[in-house]
Amino acid sequence: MDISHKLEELALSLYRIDAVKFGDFVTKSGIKTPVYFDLRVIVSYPEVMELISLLLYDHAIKESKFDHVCGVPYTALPIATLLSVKTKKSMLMRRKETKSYGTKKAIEGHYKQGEICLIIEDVITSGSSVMETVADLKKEGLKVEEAVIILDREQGGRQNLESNNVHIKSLFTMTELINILLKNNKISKQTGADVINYLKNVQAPVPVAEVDRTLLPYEKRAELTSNSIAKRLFTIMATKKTNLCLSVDLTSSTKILDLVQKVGEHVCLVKTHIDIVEDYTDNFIVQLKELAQKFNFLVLEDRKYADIGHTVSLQYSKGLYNVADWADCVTVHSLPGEGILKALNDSAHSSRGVFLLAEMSSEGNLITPDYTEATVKMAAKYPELITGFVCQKKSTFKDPSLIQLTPGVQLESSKDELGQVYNTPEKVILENGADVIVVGRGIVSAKNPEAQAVVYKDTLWKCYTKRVSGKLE
Ligand code: 5IU
Repeated sequence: MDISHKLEELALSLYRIDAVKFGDFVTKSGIKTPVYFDLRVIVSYPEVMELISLLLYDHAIKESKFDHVCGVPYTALPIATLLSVKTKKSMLMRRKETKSYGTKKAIEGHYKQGEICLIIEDVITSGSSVMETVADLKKEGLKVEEAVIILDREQGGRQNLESNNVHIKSLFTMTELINILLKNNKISKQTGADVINYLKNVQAPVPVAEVDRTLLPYEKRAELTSNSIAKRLFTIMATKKTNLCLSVDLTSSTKILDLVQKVGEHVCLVKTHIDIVEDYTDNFIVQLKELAQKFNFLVLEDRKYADIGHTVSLQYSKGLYNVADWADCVTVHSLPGEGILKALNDSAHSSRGVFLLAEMSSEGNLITPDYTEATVKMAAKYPELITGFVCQKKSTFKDPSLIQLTPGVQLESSKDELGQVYNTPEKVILENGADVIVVGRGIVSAKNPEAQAVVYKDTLWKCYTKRVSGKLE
């Protein structure tokens, strides 16, 4: 089949049946547009439906590997049906209205976890409808890597989807469609120029809120963040393939350095409590930072600042420890109010970060859901300062550019005698959304801490790769 000839035939048919119209229109979101697409009319033209499915097959999906097709409701459903029949692959259907039906399944059809589903859509503008369908399929444990589209309006949808790991193949971009219509004298040069101009100026907003942060790989999230430490930490995790943070709660500087020397290559972050070190010297910090450089990890001082802004700025950058000088990031309570973040924002230089405490792992702690919510809101005002949250639950925050640091982790769930509660790697990563996992005594008190660090690193990384592959139980 001569594809360019057939594409031209399709463009002209779409124009003829009024699936594409030119004039002054207003989109669903209230934006003025000189071009309008309504592919719902294709159901009245079987020859156009046939041509679309032939072209999608030949141009886009012949080479693709997939187990199911799923059309984005509703316009793409008949096309998905035709492709299912042509490729002899089963179809899945997504219900849009599950919320109001409560118990009904979001995805209809038979499937197994880990199978690949190809998405079919008519038009993408922001890509948000495709993302909604992708999110529902991934929740069911299906893999979604590719969407085939009839028309890409070139208003940001492709970039949004690609940044969510959904690769796009389209029959036409808007520019290509316009050029065909111009060539065949269907529209005037002026109309063509108006549309191209409009495309340049009107880009769809990025639908950030619809992304499930825990399904995005660290390297993608590195691209989204405004905090330089979060960017470095995401990148270190992706390159070293470890999301393990070692909490070195030891009181002797030599013991700390010995341990870090042994496990440095297996961790992305080392967490200190500098005020428990009994033989602190500036040289200890020099050596710790040398190890950080050598093994490519960052240093978090778990200081949990909790005073008024003025005092915290002094605690942070003055005194014996001069934390601002060496710690890449620090932990901070939201309890005193926004002043604490203002203070740190003013005294921290640009390559520093803050983990804000939104929840704690200890039994009977006094943090309430309202406190957690207010903490997350407070952080949103300081995107350049905030690296992420110390928290325990996936639902605590949505923003994929921030990091969830979760302490209270050991290989078996248990408790210590002072109220610490331990969850397993599976639980904190797959269920609770942890990105960086803090392990202290699980490694520090082991007979062979180095070997134990490797066990933790491998277990934690396996859970993470399972999570981003979408194969959840
Ligand atoms: N830590 C917690 N829970 C929390 C917060 C911090 O355990 O909610 I906020 C710190 C305390 C300790 C480390 O330094 O994380 C956990 O050490 P163990 O894995 O040894 O319990």
